Amino acid sequence: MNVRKILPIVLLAACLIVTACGGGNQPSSGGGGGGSDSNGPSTQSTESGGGSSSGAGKKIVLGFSQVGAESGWRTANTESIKEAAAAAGIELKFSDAQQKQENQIKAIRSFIQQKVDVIAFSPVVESGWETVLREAKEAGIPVILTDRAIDSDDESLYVTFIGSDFVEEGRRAGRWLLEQFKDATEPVNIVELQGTTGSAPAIDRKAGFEEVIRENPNLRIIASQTGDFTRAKGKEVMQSFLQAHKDIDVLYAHNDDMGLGAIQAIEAAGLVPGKDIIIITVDAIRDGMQAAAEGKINFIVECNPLLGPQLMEAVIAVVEGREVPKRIVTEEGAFTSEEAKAALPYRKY
Ligand code: GYE
Repeated sequence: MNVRKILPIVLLAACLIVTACGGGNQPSSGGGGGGSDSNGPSTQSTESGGGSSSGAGKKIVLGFSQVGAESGWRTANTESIKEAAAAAGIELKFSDAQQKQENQIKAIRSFIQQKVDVIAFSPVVESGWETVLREAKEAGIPVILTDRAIDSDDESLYVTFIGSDFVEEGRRAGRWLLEQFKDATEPVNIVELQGTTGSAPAIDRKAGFEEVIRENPNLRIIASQTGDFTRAKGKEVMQSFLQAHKDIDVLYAHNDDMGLGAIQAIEAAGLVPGKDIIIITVDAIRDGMQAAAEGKINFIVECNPLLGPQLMEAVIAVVEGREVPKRIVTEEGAFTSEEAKAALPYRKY
């Protein structure tokens, strides 16, 4: 179908819902930094004066295994964790897994050997964690999941999971699209750039989106492939989508970075992002919000990376033997182009 025909409707709807939703952020850290370039897990230790103790005046030691440095979201998340640990006086042993599960398993084993007080990690994929988490349990070291979940039924393997509701994020993306095309009488061709295969956000953002768009049989996903949450892959996969399909109406990208890469491919193909192809992404990092403010992304679902303060609170509570809820959900909203323009000057990441 011709997207130009529905554009006025899209713009009008965007203007009408300017005040309907907004971000629920905890401003505490900026972007930038992060990453390392070796292949194995690289571990750094940071200490700061004063702060929280694990008894007898000893500082709390937290081993944290990060996914990698694949996206702007991840960079902001890493900064938030490092800053919050320093502010809470927690000694942080930080390890970057370069998007590889085997590196995370190695890092967790090394934290067990070092007898850290608490282990936290953001699991790159959902499955395959039972063995190593049982080792941590046997060693008496509590584990906190942050950002991404695991798919084990054994809830005794971790104390709590702090992070977003990714299914709801997918639904938010779907609901917006459903509304835009509610009067469509012809098929609407959607292409999807999925996050890392097997990761919780890729699985859940897909499921939530599909659950909602199912309501309108005109909305159909004609191609769906992983772009591994990176700009480079997002661009590459979008190029192949554009070659294979001449009538793409909508792009749904599971994060801003893949969406930004795809925008480059769309422009290189002589098309106008946000007009010829309607674009929806997830994260709402600064670069994504900038593209939304310029009208290149039509709708961004927010996913808050600033999990550091909540994580450090949970670490201290666990060490002090206080009760911690099994699930801590981060609050977040969504932005149309107009809302992104208004919110941009106040974004912290
Ligand atoms: O959306 C993406 C990052 O797990 C929520 O990982 C996180 C996702 C985020 O690479 O940009």
